[in-house]
Amino acid sequence: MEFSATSKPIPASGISPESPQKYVEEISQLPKEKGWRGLQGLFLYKNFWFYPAFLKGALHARDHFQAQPTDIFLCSSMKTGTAWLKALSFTIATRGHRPSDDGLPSNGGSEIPLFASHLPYTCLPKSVIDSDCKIVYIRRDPKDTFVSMWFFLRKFVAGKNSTDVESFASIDEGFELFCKGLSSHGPYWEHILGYWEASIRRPEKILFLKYEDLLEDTQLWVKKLAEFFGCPFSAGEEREGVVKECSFESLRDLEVNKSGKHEKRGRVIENSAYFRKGVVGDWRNHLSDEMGKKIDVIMEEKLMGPGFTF
Ligand code: PAP
Repeated sequence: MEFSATSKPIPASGISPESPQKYVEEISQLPKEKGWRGLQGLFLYKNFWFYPAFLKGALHARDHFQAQPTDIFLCSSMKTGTAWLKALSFTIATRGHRPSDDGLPSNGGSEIPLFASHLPYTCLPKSVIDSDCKIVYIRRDPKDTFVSMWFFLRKFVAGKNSTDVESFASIDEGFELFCKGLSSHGPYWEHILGYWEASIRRPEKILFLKYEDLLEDTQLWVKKLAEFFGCPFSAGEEREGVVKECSFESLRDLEVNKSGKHEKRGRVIENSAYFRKGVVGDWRNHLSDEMGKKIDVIMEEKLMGPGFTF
């Protein structure tokens, strides 16, 4: 779990700095699978597969995170548009409150209770559900999600050393594992299903978004997000500015995203890795029609049964 702002936070990135031994032991008792070549093994917790570093954070949050009813959670599986949703949500929620160019708060500077998490619904800390927080969930076509994940993880494995790319799972290997549900926070379809079912039970608290819809009509969804957050745009207020500020090109071209780096689990990741193409249908450049069909059939089987439409 990552924390963007207030509440009673556990350390940034959700991973306890001391990585308590009890979590290491708890994880070591869980069913394990090999995972993608070049990466650590995956562990099965509450029917989802996790890399141990993510899981330590999840277990720590389970035991210590105290949500407040005013918190808003931005939830997603990996590579479905999280960074974009975070940027849009932050921009919507802070409009009129952000420091002006001279560095002074223009409107009091309120606290923004925004949080982001890749955790499946059933793995969220109990207090998030009990406190009836609002949740926004973003999902994306599984084929584009897989391709985005494969490129990102390949970069992650390579780190500074491009020769390490050779040791990473081929796209075919990764694809087969993804289709078996063996991916970070997978199975992807179960991730979607958990939030979708919850959104039917609690529609006023859970907003269910689609990356493709957001891309097609960002202004409309910016309006809906603002209403959902409880800070609707007034009649004369511009939404265009928010859309532009968070567009793929604007975020990609920020200096921090062009040249910035950060360290994750001992590997250096360039921030630019989070802004690859930002389009719909890139899977066609990397997967065969047959592979595309295979994922579609799996999604249909797993999701259409419960009445879900893509
Ligand atoms: P994460 O799981 O590491 O948080 P996440 O932000 O969820 O990644 O997803 C990254 C995808 O969102 C990338 O997709 P791609 O690999 O197919 O290109 C990234 O390019 C895309 N993305 C990031 N910002 C935007 C944006 N403003 N508009 C559209 N897509 C975006």
